[in-house]
Formats: sequence, C-alpha cells, structure tokens
Amino acid sequence: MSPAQRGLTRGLIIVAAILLAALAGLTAYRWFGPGGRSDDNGAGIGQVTIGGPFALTDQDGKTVSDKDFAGKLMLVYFGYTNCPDICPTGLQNIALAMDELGAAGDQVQPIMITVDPERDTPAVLKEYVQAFHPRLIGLTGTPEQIAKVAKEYRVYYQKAELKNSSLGYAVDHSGFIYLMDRKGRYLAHLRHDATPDEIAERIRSKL
Ligand SMILES: [Cu+2]
Repeated sequence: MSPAQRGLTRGLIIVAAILLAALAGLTAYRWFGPGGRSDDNGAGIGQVTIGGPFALTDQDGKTVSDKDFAGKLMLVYFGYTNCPDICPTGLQNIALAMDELGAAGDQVQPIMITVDPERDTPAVLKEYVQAFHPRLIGLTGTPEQIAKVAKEYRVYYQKAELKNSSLGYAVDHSGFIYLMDRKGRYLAHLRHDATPDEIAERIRSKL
C-alpha cells in the first residue's frame, strides 16, 4: 500500500466508526429517550388521560359515583386491606396530610379504592378506613367495576399466590396517590411514600 492508499483506508475507517456511533446513539435515544419504550408508565405524559367516571359501593353499602365528589378535590389511592406495608404507609401519610390541612381539608375527599374486591367487602373496608381517618372513604365493587376504574387510572394490579400463608394471595399493585380537580380531572400524582408534608403541600398548591 502506498502512503496515500493507507491514508485513504484510515479515513474510511474513521468515517465508518463515526457513522456506527451515530447509529448507536440514535437507537439508544429511541429506546430510552423521551417517549421511548422504557417509559411504560404514562402518568403525566402529554395526551394520556388519567381518571374517569366511576360508580362504586362505599363502606356503608351505598352506591357512589365521581359526581358525588364534584366541587371537591379527590385524593384517590388504590390498595387493599390485607396489604402488608405499602397501603398502610400511603394511607397513614394521607391521613396525616388531611390533619395538617385542617379546615382546608374540607375541600378534599380522600378515597381508597380496593384492588381486592372479593375480600374487601363494604364491612371490611369500613373497619379499615375508619382506623386511618374519619374522612377517608373506602370504595369497592364487582371485579369488573374495579377493573374498569383501575384501567381509567392506569393502575396495575395482579393477584400473587402466597404459599404457606393463611392469606392465600396478595395483590401486587402500583401505589400512586392521585390528586384530581373539582371536576374529577387529573391534576398530579404522588408516590405512596410521599411524606404528609409533601402531600399537604401539593394539595394546598391546587386549592
Ligand atoms: Cu398495598
């Protein structure tokens, strides 16, 4: 090879390397960049709507719908009474946030919707929600009704068999706390482990 040929070969290798790097970068962006496939949550992204109408049964056996809470902010949490840790933490923090809000809390309706409708009857829910806060409402329904409202709120839940436990099964579920406006439209969401201060502050900013 002449020095000129060698130079040309080296140049081609460099160009090929740059093109490969650019292609890798583009692929990585498509997979992991904004709107990429790694983001399957959907909460708070552009056109995705969260929430919607529902008609369920409260802890007193009464049918209630989203319309009953019109004019109030709704703080919606999906969980179940046999949950070992996530739900008690989330609901406890919601209860403390409600206390922290004081009189302003009257404009907010905290709601727990069960993802275990087979075991969480109105009576079971009543005992459970009352232990957290007098204003907390517990909602249940048929498995179909629950599936519908969970889908509207983009909530994931799935029964998981428990071996060697008298409980029989647990329910894996996503644990966001949804803040909805006075017409039932999505405003914001918090993680289940958000502190009472964080929850109260977020609510205050939307009152
Ligand atoms: Cu839970």
